[in-house]
Amino acid sequence: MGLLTGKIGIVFGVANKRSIAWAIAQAWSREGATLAFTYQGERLKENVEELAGTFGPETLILPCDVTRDEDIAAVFAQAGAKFGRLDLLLHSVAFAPREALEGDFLNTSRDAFKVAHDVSAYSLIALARAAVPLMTNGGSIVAMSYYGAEKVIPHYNVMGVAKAALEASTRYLAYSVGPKKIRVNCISAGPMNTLAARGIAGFGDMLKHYEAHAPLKRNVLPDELGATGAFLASDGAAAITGQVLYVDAGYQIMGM
Ligand code: 0WE
Repeated sequence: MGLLTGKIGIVFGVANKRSIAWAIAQAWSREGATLAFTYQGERLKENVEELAGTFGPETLILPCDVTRDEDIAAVFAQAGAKFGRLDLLLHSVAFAPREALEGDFLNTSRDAFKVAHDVSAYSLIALARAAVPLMTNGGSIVAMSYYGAEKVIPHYNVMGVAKAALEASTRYLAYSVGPKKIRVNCISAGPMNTLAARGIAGFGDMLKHYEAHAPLKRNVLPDELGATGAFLASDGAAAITGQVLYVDAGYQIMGM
């Protein structure tokens, strides 16, 4: 029997087949979970319908801009109507205006700071608040982070500050919802070749840097994020909450 048989999950952040959200969704499904998906904007609707449709024609697929409270309310109303309950939530959503990831951090605008934190960090709190009433048997919330939350990664800029807020929010949420047997954790992934990474100057060099310096001398594979996502969602992780798990080929332990 699968690790997640009988569990119901909702996945935020699939854009295409390379998305980290898709890798984790596939692992959740493989382990027996029933899933719902959301997509951000009409542009991504077809992609997500094509991918999520492989789980059967009645898979729930809903639009959700995580900066809109009415979208979030509608998503959880429909998930509640269809499933009556929720066990798992994946947050794999981030955005900062491109210019904020290119220039000098000193020039971060108020608006770029606001957008990055709203989309990438506050959304975890908003989604958790909407999910908690449906997590009547306890639950597992998993969010994606990156090492730029704790150390300076050139050009990651305001996203690093937003990921620091996401990780701190994970701890405060874990404390808030712990009494309801709901766990909240982050996976801090090594750099992955996703849509979010496309066009980032020097990204190829960054993958090479990890290969050279990480203890395992390689980069991380999508399936490995899936496996960690499945573990955190499973009852095997029942006493793990408020943590950041590094799935980065060991890179984070290095001092030099
Ligand atoms: O969290 C991320 C990227 C998230 C992201 C990506 C974009 C690109 C397109 C957020 N906002 C935007 N806005 C856009 O307009 N990563 C962990 C991947 C990433 O992004 C970097 C990295 C790494 C690693 C940006 C600069 C330096 C390193």
